[in-house]
Amino acid sequence: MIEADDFLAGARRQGIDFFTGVPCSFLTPLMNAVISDPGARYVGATSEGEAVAIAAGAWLAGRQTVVMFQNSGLGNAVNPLTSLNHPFRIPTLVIATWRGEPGVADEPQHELMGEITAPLLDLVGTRRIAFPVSLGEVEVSLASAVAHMRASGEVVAMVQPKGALAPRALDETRPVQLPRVEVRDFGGAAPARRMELLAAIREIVPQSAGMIATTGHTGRELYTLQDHPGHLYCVGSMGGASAMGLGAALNTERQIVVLDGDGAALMKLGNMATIGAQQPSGLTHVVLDNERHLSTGGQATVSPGVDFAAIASACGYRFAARACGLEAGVAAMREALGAPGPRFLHLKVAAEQVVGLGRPGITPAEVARRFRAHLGEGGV
Ligand SMILES: Cc1ncc(C[n+]2csc(CCOP(=O)(O)OP(=O)(O)O)c2C)c(N)n1
Repeated sequence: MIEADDFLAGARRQGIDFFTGVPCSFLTPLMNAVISDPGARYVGATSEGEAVAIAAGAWLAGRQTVVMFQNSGLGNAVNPLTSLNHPFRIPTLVIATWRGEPGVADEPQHELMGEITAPLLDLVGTRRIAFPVSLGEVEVSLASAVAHMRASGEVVAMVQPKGALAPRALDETRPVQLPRVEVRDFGGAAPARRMELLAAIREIVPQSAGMIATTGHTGRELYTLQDHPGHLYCVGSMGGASAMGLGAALNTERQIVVLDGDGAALMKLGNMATIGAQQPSGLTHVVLDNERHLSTGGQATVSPGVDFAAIASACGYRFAARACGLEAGVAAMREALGAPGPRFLHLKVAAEQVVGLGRPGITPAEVARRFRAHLGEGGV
């Protein structure tokens, strides 16, 4: 058994400076230690997949990260681990608890995941390192985890068994709830063509900013318009762009603009609650709503019935607006960028396929490193 504060101190000595996750009773001591430490940044996520994407964003802004969760939530994390961390070679240290460890009495819902936790972590490409069980092992395990992450860009995973950590009390300050902002309606006429709106947004957003474009055709349209070191084109992790934007915005002085889709935003709606709670002042979250999963053939989403800007306001964003059409969208974007964040824009766009779209000619791993260097010039 080790003390959570010793593990945390060891992690900090190795340069790990950003923590996110979803609780598990086995993790309580470590989570309590991280949350209680004013020098360690902890972001509580609404799902394990969101936590993985937040950590990826924090890494893009120069941090070394830990994502911790119950192994039950490993399923929720598989998508970003395989389609975000792997292609972009974005490392993190995953600490997954071992509920349902074979031979240890536990609840029925943990039985199967307990059996497959280690093989599943191996299957999704993580490098497994044993969770330290004595003080002497803490430094060695963490040093080898960080060395491997730095050298390979791979995710390192530790499976934390029952009773590995001594109990630790929680000293938590509850977040302040800010008054809700009124949703601004910029009106407008026919929905804009997305690529024209993207071009206009690109002109307004400072070149120093980071722009994260959601998976599917949005990223390809942005790339076709212009390639830029401050662009990150998501190739997977559907729904993860806003969580990546949050992780980045919390760790850079630069403006971060997330170009989201309606389908993607709906897939991970919990991200908006975390953004509202964390109040990243430099984040602008734009949902380009074509009411379709356009990239996969134009199947309808349920977005016509969803008031995204009202949700953003209800989650605590400091600016929330909706607009339809190019002119109204541009006016809303200009206004948003001048307001304190987090800011949210719901922009209706036409469901129109662009013919002859390019695909990024550089690898995701190169895109990620270029983006990290770009933000690094303005990091905190
Ligand atoms: C987890 C996951 N599920 C499904 C897909 C397949 N997929 C790729 S893009 C896309 C549609 C995204 O819809 P939206 O965010 O509205 O953007 P649009 O396609 O309209 O540009 C889907 C379903 C995926 N990449 N990942």
